[in-house]
Amino acid sequence: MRALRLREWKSDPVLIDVPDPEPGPGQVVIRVGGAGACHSDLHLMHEFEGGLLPWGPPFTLGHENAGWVVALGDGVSGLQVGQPVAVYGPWGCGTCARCRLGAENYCEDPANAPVPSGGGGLGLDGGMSEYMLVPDARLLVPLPDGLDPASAAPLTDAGLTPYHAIRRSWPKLPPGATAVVIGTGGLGHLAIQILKATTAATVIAVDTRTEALDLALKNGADLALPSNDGTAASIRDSTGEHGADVVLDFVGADATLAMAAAAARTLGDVTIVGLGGGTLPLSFFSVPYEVSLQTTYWGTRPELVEVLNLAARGLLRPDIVQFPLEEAMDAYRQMQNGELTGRAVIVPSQHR
Ligand code: FEH
Ligand code: ZN
Ligand code: ZN
Repeated sequence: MRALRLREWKSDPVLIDVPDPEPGPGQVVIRVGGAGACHSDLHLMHEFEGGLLPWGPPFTLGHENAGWVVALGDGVSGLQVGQPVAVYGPWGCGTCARCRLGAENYCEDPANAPVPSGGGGLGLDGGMSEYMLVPDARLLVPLPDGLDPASAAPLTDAGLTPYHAIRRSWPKLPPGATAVVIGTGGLGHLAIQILKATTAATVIAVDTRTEALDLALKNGADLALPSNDGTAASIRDSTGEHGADVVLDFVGADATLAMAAAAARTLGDVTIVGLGGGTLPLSFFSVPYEVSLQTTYWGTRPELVEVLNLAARGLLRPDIVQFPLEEAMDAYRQMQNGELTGRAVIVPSQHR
């Protein structure tokens, strides 16, 4: 089969022939119906280097995946050949307390995983190929009726990551509250929909790109503001000078983190999701009183079930652009140049 492989750090991935995977005991092979192209993949190609992580190339890209079961290893029960499934992306050891709760994004014993990795597409082979080996059946979530793999794939990261960040801030988002979404691309446009579907907060979207702001308004944002030196003041102005109860930064650059802190309300949450590499000084006067500042990484498997439920009921609709596997690098080029709105999904197979 053909697979888009990252062969070494700081290199462009290449589409090459590799053997079809075979499932070992407890494992499952899926035919990939959708593999989302994530901004993190650009960091993997251009910025990561040896020694930073316990895993590395070579591996097949694609860490947000969905497809159809094609082969079950010995001992796998509860799944059927042909069944549509989503792949839960962060793969932990499977046995520590966090993993047992389904929070493999925060596995506390990664060295005890069968093979150390961040997951498929992150050290182990991901979904940018016709077939994908899923090393344990626990990592598959059946798709509810009405969801096809190409639309479900982005839900496993671009949907799950903002869902987790928003869910933990639900207590700070009663009616009358304001949430700010900085960066309204692949994750941000779904963050807006999730806020609208699960809270009654007013949603303010912020981005540098006009097309991204248009997408934000199309996805239900109440207000869309261009990102510039005056944005935090505009947010304070539109909240009666209180500031925003929750600010979600999907960019994570110096400028957006400073904006997030300046726009937050006392007792609010500032959550850094984007890998932009910026820093935010924390001192007594650098953020409003009792602001909580946190990073979040991906989400839990039970939360993925909730995200898929929202989507199956039409409350969450990823804005996707599909690319065949041969054109995957065009998707990354468009993403790099800021020419994509919504999420690019590579579609290696159209049918189960
Ligand atoms: C991937 C690799 C490293 C950091 C973060 C990510 C995310 O895209 C996963 O949600
Ligand atoms: Zn990602
Ligand atoms: Zn674990």
